[in-house]
This record gives sequence, C-alpha cells and structure tokens, in this order.
Amino acid sequence: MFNLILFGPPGAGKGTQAIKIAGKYGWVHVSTGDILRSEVSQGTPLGLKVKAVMEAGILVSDELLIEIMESVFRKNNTAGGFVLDGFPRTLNQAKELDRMLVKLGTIVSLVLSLDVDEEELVKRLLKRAQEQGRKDDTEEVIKNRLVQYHQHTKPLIEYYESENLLKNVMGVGSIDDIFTSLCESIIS
Ligand code: B4P
Repeated sequence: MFNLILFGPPGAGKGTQAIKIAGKYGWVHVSTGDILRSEVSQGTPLGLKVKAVMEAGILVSDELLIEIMESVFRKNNTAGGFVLDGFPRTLNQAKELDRMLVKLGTIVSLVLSLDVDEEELVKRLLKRAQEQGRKDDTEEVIKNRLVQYHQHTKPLIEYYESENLLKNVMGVGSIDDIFTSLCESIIS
C-alpha cells in the first residue's frame, strides 16, 4: 500500500494535484476539506458542528478529524494506496495517522510538499472566490487560514524531514508541469 501525503499551505494546489495523482495510480483520494464541506452542505450533525469553524478559516478539532480518517481507512482497507490531501494538519493528527497505519500493517510512504509563495496563494484563493464562491475564500478568512497553517501545520515539515519522508516540489507553474514533477518524485 502506497500512502502519499500531499502537503502545503491553503491554495497550494493539493486538491488539484491529488485528483490527478489518484487517477493515474488508482489510489484513493481522501480530501478532508471535501469530506467536511459535504457534511456541511448536507446539514448532518457533524456538518452543523463544523460549519462556523470552517467558515472562519480555523482548523476543525483533531478528535473529529481522527474519527473521520479511521472510518475512511476502515472502508478502504483493500486499497492499493491513498493520496491524503489536507490531512494531517497538526502534529497530533500526524501521530494518530502513524498509529492508524501501523494498525493496517503499513506506514507513510512519502510526503510531497508543494512550495508556493504567499502572494500567489492569496491570488489563487481570491480567484476561486470569484469562480466558486467558497465561504472561506474571502480576504479576511484567507489570512486566518494562513495563520493557522503557520501555527499548526508548518511544524509538520520538520516532523517528516526528521523521518526522511519529505520531498519539496515547486508548486508554481502550469498544473501539468507540477503534476509531472510530483510523479517524478513518486517514482524516484
Ligand atoms: P481544504 O479544502 O483542504 O482547502 P485548501 O487548503 O484551500 O485547498 P488546496 O491546497 O487543496 O488548494 P486547491 O487545489 O483547491 O481545507 C478547507 C478547510 O477545511 C480548512 O480551512 C479547515 O477548516 C478544514 N479542514 C480540512 N482538513 C482539516 C484537517 N485535517 N484538520 C482540521 N481542519 C481541516 O487550489 C486552490 C486554487 O488554486 C484552486 O482554485 C485551483 O484551481 C488553483 N490552482 C491550483 N493549482 C494551480 C496552479 N498551478 N496555478 C494556478 N492556480 C492553481
């Protein structure tokens, strides 16, 4: 089982690239952002709980995320691989992920980190706001999401570097060129 984590700040293109990688290799694409947004749009009890938090650009609690991921792994226990997009986002989530994978007799295979400067991130997310109207793509919420990223998620770079699992990939350029670089990092 190949377990790939696609890592990066909000707007780095994790979702965009994760879909392409999952399609190419036949792996299961798990986007925690998409899972949470679908709960919100269906108005489930979980969705009602996380709606305000997401709209403010704050991270949803580790407890809920870990519960969601356990159920994803249980449902897909025969998968050949996973592309994790947006998870883990805290050190606690990363450690829980390790524990879940051990239970399945596997480990994190690779972490690919998309490097994109902050000016480009904001530009992309504001463009998406115009195209898709996502509630967390306003200028103020984007600022919050970047603060959350620097406080809680960026420290994972050190965690995965120390495990020798991290590779950096330039996340600026055409979607196809970035995809090619990611695929090269997967096979090398
Ligand atoms: P996510 O849905 O994961 O949101 P994201 O970080 O904005 O997306 P991504 O980096 O995937 O960017 P995308 O490809 O869409 O999270 C949303 C919220 O959910 C969080 O704020 C949090 O509240 C909650 N959440 C999710 N996971 C959680 C967790 N584990 N723990 C706690 N809370 C969690 O690309 C962005 C835009 O750029 C798109 O419009 C795209 O078309 C464009 N783009 C992509 N590549 C490009 C390129 N090369 N050039 C130009 N534009 C490009």
